[in-house]
Amino acid sequence: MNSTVKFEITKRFLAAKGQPVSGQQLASEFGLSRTAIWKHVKELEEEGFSIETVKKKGYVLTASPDTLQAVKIDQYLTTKRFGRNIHYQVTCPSTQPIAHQLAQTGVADGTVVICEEQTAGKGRLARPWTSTQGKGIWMSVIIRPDIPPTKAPQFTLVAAVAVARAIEDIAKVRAEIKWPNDLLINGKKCTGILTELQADIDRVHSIILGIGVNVNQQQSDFPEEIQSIATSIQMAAGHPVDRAKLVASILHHLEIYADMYVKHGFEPLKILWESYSCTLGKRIKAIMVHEVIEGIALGITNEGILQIKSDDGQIHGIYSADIEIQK
Ligand code: BTX
Repeated sequence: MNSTVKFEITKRFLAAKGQPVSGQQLASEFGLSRTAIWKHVKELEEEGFSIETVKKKGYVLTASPDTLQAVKIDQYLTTKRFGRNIHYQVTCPSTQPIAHQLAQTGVADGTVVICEEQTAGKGRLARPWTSTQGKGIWMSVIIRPDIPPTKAPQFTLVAAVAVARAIEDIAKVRAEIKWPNDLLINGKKCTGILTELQADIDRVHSIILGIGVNVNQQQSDFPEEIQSIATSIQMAAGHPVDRAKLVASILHHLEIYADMYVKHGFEPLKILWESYSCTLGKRIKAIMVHEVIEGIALGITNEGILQIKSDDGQIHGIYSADIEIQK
C-alpha cells in the first residue's frame, strides 16, 4: 500500500498547501525524534521538494517536483481500490512486464505500475511506444475482474472512455476515440492503450491495461518518425497539464467504468463510447494481419466488435485491426 512514514509526512506537507507543519507534532504523531523527521525532510529536498524551515512554526513546502511518485498522485485520488497501491520507478524498459510479474504475486485489484520514462515502451504487435522522460503518463493498471476471457478485450474500450473523460475533466480538451485503442486530438494520436491478459480457459486472472498518454510534450519532443502523427494534451490546451491530477482522474473514471462493465456489460457504456468516437459513420479501411476491409463503420456491438458495411452491402465484424479513416 502507499504508506511509509516518509509517504505520510510528504502527504501532510502537500495537504498543508503552503502552511507550516510542526516538526514537533510530526515527531510525536509518528513516534519519531525531531532529528528523524529532519532526516526525512532532507531526503525530500534531495528528491526535488523545496522545504523551508520557519522558526517556531515548522516546515513549509514551497514547491514539489513534477513527478508521478505515489504521494503526488495520492493527494488527488478519489478511488476505493485503483491506485491505492502504486509502484513508481523513474525509468524502466516498460511498465507492462513489471505489472505482469506483480500480477503473478497476487497484488490487489487496481495496482498501478508507473514511471517517468520507458526505454523500450511497447505498443500492439511489438511496435515501439515512445515514452519521453517526465512528459507523459506511462502506466500499467492491474485489474482482476471476475469475468471469462472473452469479455476481456472490451477493457480497451472501457479504458479509452475513462482516459477521454479524464482529459476533458482536467485539461478541458476533447479527445476522440479511434477504435479500438487510440485517442486522437485534432486527428493526431495522444494516447495508446495496450490490453494484455493472464487467464486460463474459463477465467481471467489479471488484465494488464497499459496506458500511454502524451501530456506535456512539444512537437519537437517527439522523434521525427512520429512527429506528423503524434500530439500532446499541452499542445491542444496551450498550457502544461498536471500529470498527477490527470492520473488520479483516469483512475477515478476507470474504476467506475470497469465496475460498471463487470456488473452490467458494455451496453451502458456504449453511448458514452459512441459520443467520443471519430470512426462511426465514416468510410474506413480496417487493416488486419491477413485481410483489408473497406467500407462504412456502422457501429460497435455490445461485445465491442466493430461493424463495417462494405460496398457490396456485406456486414463484417472486426475484432481487432488498424483503422485508417478515409477523407
Ligand atoms: P499501437 O500499436 O496502436 O501504436 C504504436 C504506434 O504508434 C507506433 O508504431 C508509432 O507509429 C506510434 N507511436 C509510438 N509512440 C507514440 C507516441 N508517444 N505518441 C503517438 N504515437 C506513437 C499503442 O499501440 C499502445 C501503446 C501503449 C503504451 C503503454 S505506456 C505504458 C505501457 N507500457 C508499455 O510498454 N506500453 C504501455
